[in-house]
Amino acid sequence: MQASSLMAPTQNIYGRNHVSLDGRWSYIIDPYENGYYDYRHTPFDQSESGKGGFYDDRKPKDRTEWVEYDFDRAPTLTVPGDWNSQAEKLQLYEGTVWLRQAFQADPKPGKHYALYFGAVNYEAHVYLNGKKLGMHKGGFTPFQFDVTDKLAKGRNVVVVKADNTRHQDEIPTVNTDWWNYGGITRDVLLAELPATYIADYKVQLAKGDAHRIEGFIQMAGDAKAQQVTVAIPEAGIRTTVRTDANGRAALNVPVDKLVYWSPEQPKLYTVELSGGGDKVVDRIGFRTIETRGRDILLNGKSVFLRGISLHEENPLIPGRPRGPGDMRMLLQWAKEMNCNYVRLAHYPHSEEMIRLADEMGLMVWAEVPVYWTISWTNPDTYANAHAQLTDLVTRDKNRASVVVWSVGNETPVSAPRNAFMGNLAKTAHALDDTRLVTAALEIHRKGSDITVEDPLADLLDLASFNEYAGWYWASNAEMLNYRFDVRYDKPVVISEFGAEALAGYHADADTRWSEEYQDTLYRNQFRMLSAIPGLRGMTPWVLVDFRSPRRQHPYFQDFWNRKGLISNGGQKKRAFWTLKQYYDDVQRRYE
Ligand code: GCB
Repeated sequence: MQASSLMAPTQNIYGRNHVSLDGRWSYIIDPYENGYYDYRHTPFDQSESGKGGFYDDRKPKDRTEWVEYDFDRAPTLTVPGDWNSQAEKLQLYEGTVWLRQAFQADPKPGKHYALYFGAVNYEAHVYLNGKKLGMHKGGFTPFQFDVTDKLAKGRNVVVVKADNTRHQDEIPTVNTDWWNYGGITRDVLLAELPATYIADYKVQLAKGDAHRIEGFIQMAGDAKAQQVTVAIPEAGIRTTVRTDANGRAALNVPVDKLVYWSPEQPKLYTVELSGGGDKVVDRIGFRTIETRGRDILLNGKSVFLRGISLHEENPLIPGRPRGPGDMRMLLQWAKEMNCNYVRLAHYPHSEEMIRLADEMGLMVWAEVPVYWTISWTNPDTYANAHAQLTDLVTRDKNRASVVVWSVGNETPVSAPRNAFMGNLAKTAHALDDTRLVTAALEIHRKGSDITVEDPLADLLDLASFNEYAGWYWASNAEMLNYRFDVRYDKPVVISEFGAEALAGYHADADTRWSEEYQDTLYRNQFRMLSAIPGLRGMTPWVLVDFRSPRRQHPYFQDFWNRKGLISNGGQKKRAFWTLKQYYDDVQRRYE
């Protein structure tokens, strides 16, 4: 077994000197994992030579040699992009696909090189020039390999074995309500870093303190003890710190007269960090977010989170977004509805998405795919969830838009689950004390009384829960009889409610699947929810219809969850305008 070259992803990789390895990658579908195991089912890469797998990208030396695969004659897939949307025979495929890309490099002495993947769903084995770099699990978080000394001058070949098979003990588990898109779904970059470089940094306002920037600098490479300067020229800020032998320095800078980031004015500053021969530039916003009793305070002012939930899916493909244009379309739809907030469900969305939210002025709820019935007692499963949460917080900690970390969705209360989720909540707080931490909880119904009571709630900053009054239980006519009892002196931010409607299907308000049914449900929800004293926001389910294998109705669904306010064709349903109207009214009340 070879050692792994995995290294912590570099902060702001897009801001580094890099080449993109996106584009057309050759692929081989390998349902029996023929390119990974020999006929005794022993992995080739665990043999003495490490040879024999498809990652060798072998060619017959002459016409007499036997080789049963050929990347050069294989079809291609676009990266970034899921495979399901790119080839008919892959639409429902779950298993292994090999992807290969060749590129030119000219490595220079004294530089570090990193091979970065924005995300591969779910398990990725990565090989460079026939040698294994390592393995990564988790379909929505970035990972990176140190390829210094491994790059060839001239032609290089990277091969990825991507496997999206679902497993009970993984994160997420086997059962979800979204499409299990496989492949290299985000960017692949080869970055060049100086001998000593700025590996990570946090530059944010201190918890609840609008007049102090707090954070850290982490250097890596040859000489970690360095003078590092942090400058925000537009704000007249310039400070120098000295990193210790481990490359670490704390940052603590008093500030006045900042223009604070908000949805109304999403001000981003150019922040320059330089030291040890490295320089990196970022665009960072500054704001505070905190709760006081039942209020959410953004920059000290009470706000209502006018939100919507969304998946990272472009319904027009349909598939995972292929670039920032797709993402902008989704967030622009949310803006059109007068949202100031989005719930990026149910897994970490791409870094580009969060950066767009920063730029467009949308507060963000960011989440890890701890969803439904996870294997609560398996320590490996916990370690995986912990790693995904850590990677999410590490990646997005400088984004002003992110105001909430969510540690999971609709997880059923039990002692092992409480311990698992409780540890995740504590981890999120420990990694980042400047943002709110929550989870989408479940409700309990007895007659017409609904209670929200969960032992986990004590560790959370918001009371957030999903409730499907009028859809999975009670009818449109009955739902107004229900009363909520939220037993926490915390802001209530409803994480989901909704109803399915097939765009263009019109009937009366009692007819399921009609736009009228969905519209009436939204109106009734607003009346029902307005009786909750601490109501400070919501993210109805969901912005756009999305693909889901669970959704089997042949006419109304056909593998689409139809709870979107916009159809898969981009058509706005009635409830879109109803929610917009409601948000317009709420906004006036909060001004
Ligand atoms: C939920 C889940 C969400 C589903 C939704 C639904 O509670 O959190 O992922 O898609 O309900 O449509 O049933």
